[in-house]
Amino acid sequence: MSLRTGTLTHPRRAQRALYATAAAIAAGTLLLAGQAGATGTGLKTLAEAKGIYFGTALTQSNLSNSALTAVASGQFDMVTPGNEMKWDTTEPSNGTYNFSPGDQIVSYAQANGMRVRGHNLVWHSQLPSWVSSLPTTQVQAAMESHITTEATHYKGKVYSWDVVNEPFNDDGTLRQDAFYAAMGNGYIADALKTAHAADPNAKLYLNDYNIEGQNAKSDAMYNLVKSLKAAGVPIDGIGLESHFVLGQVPSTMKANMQRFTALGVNVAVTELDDRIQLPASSANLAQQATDFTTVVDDCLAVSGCVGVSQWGVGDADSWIPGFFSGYGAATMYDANYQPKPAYNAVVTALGGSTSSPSASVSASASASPSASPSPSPSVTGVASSCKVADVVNAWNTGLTENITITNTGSGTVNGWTLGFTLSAGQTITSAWSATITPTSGQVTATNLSYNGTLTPGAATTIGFQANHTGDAAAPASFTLNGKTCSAG
Ligand code: 9MR
Repeated sequence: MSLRTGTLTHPRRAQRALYATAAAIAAGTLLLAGQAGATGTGLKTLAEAKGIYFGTALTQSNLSNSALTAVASGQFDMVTPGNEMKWDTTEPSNGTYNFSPGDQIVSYAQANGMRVRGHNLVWHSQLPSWVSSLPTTQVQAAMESHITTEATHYKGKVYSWDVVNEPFNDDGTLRQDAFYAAMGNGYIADALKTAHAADPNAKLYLNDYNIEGQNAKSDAMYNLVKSLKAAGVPIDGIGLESHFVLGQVPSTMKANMQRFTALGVNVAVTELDDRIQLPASSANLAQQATDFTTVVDDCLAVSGCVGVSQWGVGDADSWIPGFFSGYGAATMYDANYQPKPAYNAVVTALGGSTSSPSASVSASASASPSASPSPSPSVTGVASSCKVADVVNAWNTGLTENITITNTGSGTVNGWTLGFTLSAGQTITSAWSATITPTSGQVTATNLSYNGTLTPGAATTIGFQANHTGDAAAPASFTLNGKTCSAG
């Protein structure tokens, strides 16, 4: 493929030839990355060889999850803080700033050679009430102070800023938030100019959802960019969030990206996920792989598309189950940080090789009905003991629970069942990385074919989604092959 030239050529694109050898090497190392799900040079190397980045979102709590960070640092070269740079965290009361959570994400990124997309400076959501309670005459000053202070704090440390997040309604009108109420549509230009003054080298973005294809909302964003460029307002890019529903990546996405870049701005896929109605079937996962391929292909086909970021590392970290009841499995990694078909599809789309042995494929098939339990649990070796850690994420009527089982004994566990009792009113609607029966009361989780063997010290994570009627408590105790496990 030839080098992309043109006014919007990203500096990395000019290095494509230099990266060609690295890509060939990456194709080999990715085989290992796919099998381990956590190591290797990963998507980032293949992406860089194509002149783009491949990113993820990380929250502060993600940083203490070693399985997660192994994937994050191995696969991705761009980090977007999930929540830590938003106004409610950084300036919870007027003039009082807290950059500690965001600083931790930046430190992690720097330590792992990753760049940072700053997210975000002005947004109607996660906005502390003191801002929306201000007299309209004071909002502009508050907004400018906030932007100046935050962008100055992170000056030189962020690649880009989502300066204004989600400014439009779906019909293309501007959202009637506190900023619009105080300043009309002029608040957007004012925010961009203020950010540019604070950090002239940061790429300045407007970021929104449902603007991936051509529609009334993306038309409105297009017209806004056109008028900002005509007025000489500093703007470098448009973020297409890309929170997709399975099978619904817009067919006009590439053309839409192209019309934005023709205006003289870059585009980026900033928050990619692809939600599936649970339980996810093998066919669903195959469609998801197609959807991820479409998005990556579209970005690669548009010279001003600088990168793709997934929103979260794996399915366990995704916002989707908590916001869209009954949906999940929206990322390239399952709850056990094993790559799903979408991961292999992205590797292929980026020019890598996925001629991996079936172990990698079966590891990704936690939702597949063909993944069968091992028949007869046994322990070879001396003693058997276990510990179990579980994390519950609950919302008003539902919950997801991830359970990590560690073999703390000196013998290898060959096939296992995990027994536990669900709290009253909890009913399992889907499970991953194990078969769980029945759906309420005293239940038994049985390993799938790929995670039945636990050598001493080895761990595996399984999980489930459940409805609840008010009691979202986690099980109090677990038994592995009938033996009580300690907590931890
Ligand atoms: O991932 C974020 C989640 O943890 C928060 O609860 C949520 C609250 O609004 O925001 C999520 O991130 C959003 C992002 O900042 C902007 N686009 C939509 C994302 C998903 O809601």
